[in-house]
Amino acid sequence: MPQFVQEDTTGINPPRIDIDAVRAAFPILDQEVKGKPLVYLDSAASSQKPVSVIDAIAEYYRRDHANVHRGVHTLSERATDAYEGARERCRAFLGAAGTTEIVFTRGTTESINLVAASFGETFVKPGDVILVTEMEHHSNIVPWQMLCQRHGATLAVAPMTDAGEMDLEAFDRQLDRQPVLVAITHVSNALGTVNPVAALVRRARDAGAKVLVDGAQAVPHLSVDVKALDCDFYAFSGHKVYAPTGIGVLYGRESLLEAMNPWQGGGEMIREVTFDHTEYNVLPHKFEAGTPNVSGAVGLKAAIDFVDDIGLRNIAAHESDLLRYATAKAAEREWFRVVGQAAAKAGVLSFDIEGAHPNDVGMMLDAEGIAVRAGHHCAMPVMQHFDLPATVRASLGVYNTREEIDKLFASIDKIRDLLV
Ligand code: 7TS
Repeated sequence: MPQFVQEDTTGINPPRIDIDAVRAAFPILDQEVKGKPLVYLDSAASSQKPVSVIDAIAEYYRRDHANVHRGVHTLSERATDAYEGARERCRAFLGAAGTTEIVFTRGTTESINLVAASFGETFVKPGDVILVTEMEHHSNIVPWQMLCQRHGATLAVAPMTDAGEMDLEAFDRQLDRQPVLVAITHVSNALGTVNPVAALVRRARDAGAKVLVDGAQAVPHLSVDVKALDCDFYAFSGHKVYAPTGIGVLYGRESLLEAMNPWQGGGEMIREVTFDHTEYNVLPHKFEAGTPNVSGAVGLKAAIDFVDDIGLRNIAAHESDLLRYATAKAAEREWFRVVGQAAAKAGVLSFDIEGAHPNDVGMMLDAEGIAVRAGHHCAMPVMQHFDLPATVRASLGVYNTREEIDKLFASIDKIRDLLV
């Protein structure tokens, strides 16, 4: 059994993660901020990195670095093997059929922009409808808006309920408009809602739409199988799942990627170039113009290994326990409003404190060594739904503890006394 998990010797209880071992793997956590031990509750913005990821990147640069797919020399071969090995790791992680379906990008934002540009250019005509939901991050709204402007298409929005869940009947009514593409988040970054994505994909595909799933907030907390979900595209960012910044993945159904024009031109994405004509490279290289982020891919592979060592099921159980614990503490305070009351949630406690501005709360928590995010979380339509300018958001990673939740609430009680 891996070092991060403790089996129950009686065999009655599920395995538990060894939180001390997990925390010891994250050097950044062992520091004081403003004279207090750091409590990091901002993993939805970006997670911290285990030493195995940091070491894998350093080792790659110490030993193996060269450009990929080009050189005949040994280092280039090693770098190419490392890069393509990472692609295979991502394929297995998402349950994709082949590595032809795994395109490396800078992250979720770039993955979605790639689809908006390439799928958009190839398939979206004037008068077409693209459907998003009310709970999307700006990066799953704005690229579609820009595409609609370019192509004379219409952006439609499927609303959510006041609990922060998808309104399925309203979703079906929007599908009656026969959108060419439906873009939905798997997990909401502002509310924590886990959407019933398989069911939404089925409905959308039955209505004739292609479906993109934004998995940025899902991949760190849930195991994902793109074949089971049956989506056409799935996007995620490495940096939210313990990997470095600047690397992410777009899964795309092979037949669709084949049919789509490339979005950026340059090296890597071609097979032959003359001044009259360019023949494009095979998948997935057709969508990866220029020298890629090889060290990022190496780090992503190490991060997926780390997550698999612990097991997403064990990570989810640990984080659900923390979220339940925090939600119960919130319920004891009548001035504490949890924003987002979905039945299924992952990783996020978004809240508003009566009489206190979220930004003030965030800054005062920082003075206690507690890192949270305060703001609109790049999901302004979610804030508009709840008629709030902002919320405070505490978000969880595998390294968080109940003691940290206790510290969060002790500090919030203090801040409330000072401000109100
Ligand atoms: N989609 C969702 C659901 C997200 O939460 C984010 C980032 C993105 C897309 C964009 O990801 P990127 O890696 O390309 O930037 N969300 C957040 C957040 O909640 N706080 O900071 C970034």
